[in-house]
Amino acid sequence: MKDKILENLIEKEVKRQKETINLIASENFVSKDVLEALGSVLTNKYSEGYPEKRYYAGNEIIDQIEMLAQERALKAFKLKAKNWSVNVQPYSGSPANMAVYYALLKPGEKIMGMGLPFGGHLTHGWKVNFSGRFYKTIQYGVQKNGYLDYGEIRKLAKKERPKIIVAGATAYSRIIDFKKFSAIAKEVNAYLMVDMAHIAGLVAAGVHPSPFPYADVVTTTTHKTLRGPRGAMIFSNRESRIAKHYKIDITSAIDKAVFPGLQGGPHNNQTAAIAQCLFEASQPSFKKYAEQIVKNAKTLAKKLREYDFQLISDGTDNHLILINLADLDVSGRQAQSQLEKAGIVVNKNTVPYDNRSPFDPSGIRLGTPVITSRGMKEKEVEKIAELIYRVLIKKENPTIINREVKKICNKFPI
Ligand code: DSN
Repeated sequence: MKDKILENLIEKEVKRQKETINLIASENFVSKDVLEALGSVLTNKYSEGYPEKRYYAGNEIIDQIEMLAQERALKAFKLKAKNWSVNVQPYSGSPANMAVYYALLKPGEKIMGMGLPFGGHLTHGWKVNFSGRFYKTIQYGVQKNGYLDYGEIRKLAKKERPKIIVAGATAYSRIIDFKKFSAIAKEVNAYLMVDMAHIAGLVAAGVHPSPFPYADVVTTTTHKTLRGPRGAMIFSNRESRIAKHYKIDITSAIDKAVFPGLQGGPHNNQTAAIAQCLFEASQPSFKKYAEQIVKNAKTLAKKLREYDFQLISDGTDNHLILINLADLDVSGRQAQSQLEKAGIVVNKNTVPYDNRSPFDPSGIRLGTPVITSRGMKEKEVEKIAELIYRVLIKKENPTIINREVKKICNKFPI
């Protein structure tokens, strides 16, 4: 029997997604096939363990699905099974990162990651997160110009000698130089862990340099630019020099950390949806999609600059843009709220060296993965920049702008 109340709420959310311009940099709209895999009977099954090593009977098909997801994951990132292994069971990005630390560190050992206020992630060692509570953490930032300073990161690493260096971000709009990170990690005998969650789709499509030639471990969520279900994967480098130094079988340590270390049964419907999204990400059309994400972000940046918005690092190389509103009479929270009234969905975000609090910071973060999934291109992006300008600078009535937003959305159905 259907719960009408719930059905109604889901319908309202469908309507909201259809009628708004979503610029949340970490979100995406999945394909119908991904949704179908997620909504399948695979959710009924318990499968603790790994393919051909399960604790319950009845896993013959689930084994094939999990191995298919693993095979597709390696293929999507052009990896060979003899060099890399992949665990597709983490429930999401935070548990994936937790599993890596659990596998490679003892409590109290040192992680060095990008600070949250500079665009890092909670799980990269921020003080209120488990990563900042159970481990010693050192945080690096960006320069005043918004770019990573590899010289400073190297100095800090040499002084602090972390056991893991995390490269990766949630609000960094420039290419990350994994080669430089790897050289630093080697110099101090640290593992290089790359959290490529935000840029995974761009990496798969070859529009952002790959971390795989340099990293010991790569984690990623599957629901951002990769356009899959909520979920995550951990890739481990069988050739990791540092793992050999510590005499660790990195693959087995990470598998054991995921299960039985931290999780119970994998979400098999999610694993199947990951296999589907990786199948999609290996198609030539996905490369075009990822290229368009970046073109759209660059166009948005260019137009916003023409409207005199100040952008962190003055632009973007990837899918996202950080606007610094510090010189305007609107805070990040107010901007988010005004834009939402107009039907443009963004998130407030701290900017590097922010003087305001994370609850009402000086910035907003914009991303182009969702609008690109809907088929929007440069022309629509230019219009979106104009609408943002009219809401935030010209202070036009957002409910009037909302009519224009709905018109654009109607042309790009989901
Ligand atoms: N919440 C994600 C983001 O918005 O970047 C990170 O986990």
